[in-house]
Amino acid sequence: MRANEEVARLLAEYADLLSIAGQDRFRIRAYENAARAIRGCPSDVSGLDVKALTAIPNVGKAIAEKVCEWARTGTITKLEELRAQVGPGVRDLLEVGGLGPKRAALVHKELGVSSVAELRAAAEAGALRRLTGFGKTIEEKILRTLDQLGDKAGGDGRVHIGIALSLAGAVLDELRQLPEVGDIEYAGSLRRMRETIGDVDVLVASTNPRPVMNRFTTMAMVRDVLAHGDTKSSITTGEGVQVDLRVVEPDAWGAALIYFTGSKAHNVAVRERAVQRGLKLSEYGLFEVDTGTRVASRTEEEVYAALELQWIPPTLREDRGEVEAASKHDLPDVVSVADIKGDLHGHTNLTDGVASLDDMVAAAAARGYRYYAVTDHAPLLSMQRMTPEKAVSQRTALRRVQERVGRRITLLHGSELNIQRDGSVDWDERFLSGFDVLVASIHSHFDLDRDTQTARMIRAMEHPCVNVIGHPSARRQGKRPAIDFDVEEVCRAAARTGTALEVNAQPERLDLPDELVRAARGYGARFVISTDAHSVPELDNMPLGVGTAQRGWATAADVVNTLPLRELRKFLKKGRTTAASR
Ligand code: DGT
Ligand code: CA
Ligand code: CA
Ligand code: ZN
Repeated sequence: MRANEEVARLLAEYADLLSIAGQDRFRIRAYENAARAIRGCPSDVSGLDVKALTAIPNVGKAIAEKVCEWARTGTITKLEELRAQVGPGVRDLLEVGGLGPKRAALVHKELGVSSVAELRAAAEAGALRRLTGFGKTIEEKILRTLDQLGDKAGGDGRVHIGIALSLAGAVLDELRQLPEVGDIEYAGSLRRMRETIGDVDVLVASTNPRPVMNRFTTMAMVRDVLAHGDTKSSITTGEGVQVDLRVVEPDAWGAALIYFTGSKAHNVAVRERAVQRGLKLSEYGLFEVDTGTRVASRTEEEVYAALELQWIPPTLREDRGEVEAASKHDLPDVVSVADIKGDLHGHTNLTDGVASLDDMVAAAAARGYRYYAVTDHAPLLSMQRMTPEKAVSQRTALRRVQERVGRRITLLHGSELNIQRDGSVDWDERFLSGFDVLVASIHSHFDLDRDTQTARMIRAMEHPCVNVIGHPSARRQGKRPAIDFDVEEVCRAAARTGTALEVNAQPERLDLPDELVRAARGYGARFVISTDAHSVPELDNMPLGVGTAQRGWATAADVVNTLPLRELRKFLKKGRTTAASR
């Protein structure tokens, strides 16, 4: 829901700005929690009054009033004031791992640093180490993070796919209402499901572009109109994302969709193939060079077929060998959302989720899943305050919910364990054997050297009860680089021990990333695609994980949560000594 997403984003920004302004951490926490609750709230908050808003857990009166003000006026006065006080660019500093809000506030106040570029300059000049609470080690760590993140740190203008996708959905919904609009699709990197998106490209087939352009440039979400032409317009939205619209002749739809989906490298490879056949490919169609006759253009399938190619799924169009494979009818039959039979990683409000067990289960069942796992955090992530008693009582509650929902969906009880520095995990083997499924994730010690990190991950996989390594590279897009590990060693160990590698569908994670999926597949590893949902709406992120797996050329056979329940159970049993209680 766009309203909820927008409000959540503003409240999270408010929390960030409070922390830079040095406010007390309870207040900051309150805004962070409210942001998460509103993002996860199933009804549209722009239609709620103060009373209904305060009924949402973690939303108090002051916050509810800010939400109402936003719904009424489109702004939050207090937030505007804070923005003016703190200044733009400073907030980007919070994205830099190792800095944190306290230190960000300090470098801003003491050194006048107000952008990531200025932070880098200050660190390179050795100015950070002189500040209280910094020192040489921290300065070096910050520099290392900046180097590893490269131009991803601090607003290079790209946004993660989650933001672009919800925006594109809203644009499509609006333009679809026009009778002049025929076919409509988003193209570009978004259709290819890249993890970050430079701009959103929307393609429309129409014989009458003018009304389409007029509506596009006057949508409520438009901040600036960058161009307003006959067949081509560009706008930016409140989020600062650029959207390009192209209107094409319905007859040229397929050729145009190929062209604007890209990637550029894929287009070049396909065009070369056309040239070899005495043909010319453009956004208007595939033509014979000699006669100028158009041989194909209406659909993508026709154009690819006229070049003796299988239709190539957009997620494969990166010039990574897909054109050659398509010419031999040897493309992988990539996993699709319809293949997914259940979600094996998700949280409830017993730990850091915002929805109850009942709500998460009902939402999973409504998706038609055959199975669903609840995997709240384990005790070693101490802020989550998990205990064995809580886990066992959740299991009992889960069995009760199971009785109520009947057999259409099978509920699995799990946990997300923490891989310690030495590769051990929470709880003893006896207790762990009582779970149906266990995800083990790295939540600490991200900086270990390659050998130590590799050994740590392999030890976790050798545990007889660990079924899945959660978000294996532990990267957060734009915030934290991937940990360093030997991909081949880890993937071979995954295959050998019967442990799946997760493709986490959270848009800031998308972890394993696509290239690593491709590599892992080559080493025989299998995958689980999971949303890691902390709220009901986050269950909708599954297609992002599936898209990432597709970009890694994964098929349904590579993905464990496409298996029927019986087969899944066999996989999950692994080396458990006692059968999990049912
Ligand atoms: P982005 O926006 O940076 O995330 O990446 P794309 O791939 O969406 O790139 P964009 O928006 O510049 O262009 C959309 C598509 O249009 C691109 O994937 C391929 C096509 N395209 C744009 N410019 C060219 C070009 O100069 N040559 C070719 N062959 N294709 C182009
Ligand atoms: Ca684009
Ligand atoms: Ca573009
Ligand atoms: Zn999780």
